[in-house]
Parts: sequence; C-alpha cells; structure tokens
Amino acid sequence: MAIRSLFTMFFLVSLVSPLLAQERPNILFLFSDDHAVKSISAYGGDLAKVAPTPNIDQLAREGAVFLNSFCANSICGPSRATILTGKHSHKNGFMRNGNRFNPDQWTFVKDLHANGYSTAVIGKWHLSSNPVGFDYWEILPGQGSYYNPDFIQMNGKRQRFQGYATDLTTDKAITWLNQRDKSKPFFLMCQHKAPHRTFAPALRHLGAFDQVDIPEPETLFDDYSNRSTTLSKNEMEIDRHFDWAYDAKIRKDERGDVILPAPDRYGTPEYNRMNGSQKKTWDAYYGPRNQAFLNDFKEGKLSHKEVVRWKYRRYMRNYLSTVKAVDESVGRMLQYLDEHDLADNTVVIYSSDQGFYLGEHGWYDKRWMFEESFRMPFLMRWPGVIQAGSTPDSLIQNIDYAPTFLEIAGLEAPQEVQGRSMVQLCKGDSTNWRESIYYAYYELGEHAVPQHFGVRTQTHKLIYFPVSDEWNLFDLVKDPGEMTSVHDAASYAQTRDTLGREFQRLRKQYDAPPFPEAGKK
Ligand code: SGN
Ligand code: CA
Repeated sequence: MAIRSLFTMFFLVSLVSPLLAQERPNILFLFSDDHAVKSISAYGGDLAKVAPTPNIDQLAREGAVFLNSFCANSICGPSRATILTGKHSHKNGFMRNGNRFNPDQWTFVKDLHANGYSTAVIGKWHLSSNPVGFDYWEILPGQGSYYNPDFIQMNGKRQRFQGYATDLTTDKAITWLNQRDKSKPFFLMCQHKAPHRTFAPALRHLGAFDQVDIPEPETLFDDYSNRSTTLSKNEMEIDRHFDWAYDAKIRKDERGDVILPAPDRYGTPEYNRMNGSQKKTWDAYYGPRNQAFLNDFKEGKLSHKEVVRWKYRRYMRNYLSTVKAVDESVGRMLQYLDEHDLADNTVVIYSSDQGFYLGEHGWYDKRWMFEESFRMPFLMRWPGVIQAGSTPDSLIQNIDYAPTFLEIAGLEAPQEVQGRSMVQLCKGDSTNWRESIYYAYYELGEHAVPQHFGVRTQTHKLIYFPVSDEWNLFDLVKDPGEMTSVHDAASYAQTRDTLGREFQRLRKQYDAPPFPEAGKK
C-alpha cells in the first residue's frame, strides 16, 4: 500500500474511532437472583399489585417487557454461564451448580472488552473461577451473604463491608461508573444476591408488607396428582421443607417450650453475621410476631393448613421486602444515568438468573421446567430503538443475550453461539423467529428435583423425566397452572407427536448429549 493511502487511512481511523466509541451504546445489565416475574408489577398479577416495583416498571414504560422470556436450565451457575457464552449448558460445560466455569472459553464480555468497551461485574457471580474479560470485578464468594457481606477483591482477598448486600452492590456499581475510563463505552453487570434464599430483607424494610393482604396461589396445596411421579418426591415445599429457623426466622432460642415440627435442619447464619444494633432492629420486628405465632401454635389454634398459610405469608413478606431493595437499586442506577447524561445512550436490561416458586405447587425454590421457575424476567430500555411500552411475546431464552449485546455494540457473534440476537425483536420485527425452545436440567438431586428435559412452544410444553421414564404434556392455554398432563389423552395424540418431533429436532440442532439412563437421577 502506498505511503499516502496508508496515511489517509490512519487519518480517517483516528478521526472516526473516538466518534465511534461515543456512539456505541453503553450496556447496563441489572441482574438479580431468583426473581419471579410474578413479583414484578410490569408483568401484572395479584402479588405484584400489593408489592409494586416502580423502578423496574420504568424500564417497561420506557422500553419493553418481554412476555415470554425463559432460561435454558433453571439454576444459578448454569444460567449465568449460558448468558456469558450464548450456549446451552452442555456446550459451555457448566451444567450444575458447583461446576467451575472454564474461563478460557469464549464469552461475549471478552469480545466487548477486546473491542474497546470498559467492562465490570459487581455482586453475585457464582461461577467458581474468577471473572475474565473484565477491567474490574468485585464479587460475592459463592452465594454471598445479605448482612455485612464479604466481597472478593481483584487481588483475590476477601473484604467485609458493613451494610446490606443489595445496597453495597449498588454503591460499588456507582463507584465504578464514576471511576471508569470515560473515553470508552461501558458494559456493567450489577448482580444482586437478592431475593435468593434466605430471603433476608434490608432492616429498613422489615414490616414493609405487613399491612397488605398477601394473595395466595391457587395451587398452594397441590397434591401432585396427574403428573410425573417425581413431583411428590420433591423437597421444596413450604409445608414440609421450609426451615423454621433458617427460612421462617423463628430461632430455637425464641421458642421457649414450644416444639415445632420438622424441618429444622439449619441454623441462622444471616442473623449471626449481624452486629448488636442490627440484631436489635431484627428482634424488635420478628420477636413479637414470632411470639404471637408460637402462642397460637401452642394453644392449638392453628390447623395444619393455617400453619402452611402462616409460613407462606412470612415467606412472601420477606421475599417481597428483598425485592423492594432491588427495585430501589434499579431506581438509583437509572437516576445515575439521568444525572450523568447517559440515559439516552445506554441500553438498560433487568433480568434474573431464573424464576422462582412463590407458593405455586406448594413450593419455594426453582429448577423445574414449570412456568414459574422456567421464566426469567427480561425488560429492556433502548432509547431510539425500542418503542416505549412494547410487549414482545416471541420466545426468548438466555442463550440470546450474548449475541444481542454483541449486535448492540456493532459486533457479530461467532458461529458456535447457539442463541440469536434479539435486536430485530427490539425493533418490533418478529419475522422468522423461533417457534420453540429447549430446556435441560442436569442437577443430581438438590431439593429432590430430578433431571428433566423438554420443549415449549407458545401453547404447549412437553417434558421428559428419564429417572422414571415418564413424559408429561401440558396445554398451557387450557391449563396455565400445569396441573394435569394430557400426554396420554387421545385428543392430544397429534400435539404430542408434533412436540415430540420438535423436541428431537432441537436436541439435534443444539447437539444435546444422551439422556441419563432410566432409574438414575
Ligand atoms: C442453595 C440454597 C438452595 C438453592 C440453591 C441454588 N440453599 O443451595 O435452596 O436451591 O442454593 O440456588 S441455601 O441453604 O444455601 O440457601 S442458586 O440460585 O444458587 O442456584
Ligand atoms: Ca438463582
């Protein structure tokens, strides 16, 4: 190449690249842990009516709420690994919690970083290996703690901070935004522990939902009939498994001579982390309420069902209170963008690693391919691209996030990525979008949920349980609560065959591994 044209090229590049850097949008990824869509008011529903989330809703008002957003594997580490890689669990190698994320593999963050983005992750990570591709990271060890949590620093050392995890994660995210390299666009993951178990609220929110009537799901007393036999073997019921001290917050030393029935397996690690004045605030709230319950219990005033209902309300009040702090965090982050003139050029996403049972089927926790834990919230504000108040209903999955973020940044995803960019959906174009999604859950028995695999379309869901060699089919239009499998009904023979073929097609497309043998978990 002639010297002159080289010079011209250099001149042009140096002229254009600072401009490009400014024009490429920032991406703010606000993420939580175990946040069910039913507790986000933008998604509607009775529960959200009594516990609105005005700041998360702002993203829906000014952007889009994706009505049919799902995970590939409803559990923490796998969901996060899928987000980073755009691949199903069997391809990124992180199939179950407790695995180690291979940090040498491709992630979209590495591409953003290599292409001039300033990148950071703060808060829950839960992938065992340290973050790679980030200019800055500060993460909770494992599940992290709610009160006075430790954060792992980039030098590998743990440091303890006084306060509440959701607030601290937000403070740290804002500090990073202030200190970042402002000549570059940014990608920031602000990832909360909340509202994960043990559903421990900020002390300022204790009692926030005492004055409201908590609506009860219709399936709180599900008897697990008409579906896979594996359901009744679960260990995630509010009735039989919600721990009295750990989850329901009645410590052993508060009970006097009252003997509560099982389960009572764990202690009170969150309470133990608090300092004297924090414990005082906690006790002033829970103490009298626990005594009132214990008195009623001792005097035999409560039927078995009433005890379950009491536990459910206690669970919900705590859970919704932890959500309240997450919503406040979203508000603070949006305010920061406004105050720093960043709102117009920043794409903001709110999501959570999977959904959660808020009493449906009698459960807490997640894992199953049933709607409540299969769904992930996904809200996105992208000024100038997403029309305010949009409600896309195409089937999206967490394999799609990586290619989406890359396209936002003007980059292309490599071939090996299994998800699809949602940018076309953001622009209101749903043509040629997928019509079904694949699900695979590989854990080996926590909460006694067996491995299972399935496919979901807009109207139906087919699930296979290898351990019992059972198939379930749900008509989501007629039976949105998924209370009866119609797999063996003659009138569903055609649907069953169509979905069965679609399931096999997806397994082939995604190069899924064989099922575990029947009889094994
Ligand atoms: C912990 C919880 C479980 C929860 C898993 C997975 N127990 O083991 O109830 O299902 O995490 O959650 S706890 O005693 O530690 O609270 S996940 O979000 O990390 O996948
Ligand atoms: Ca989770």
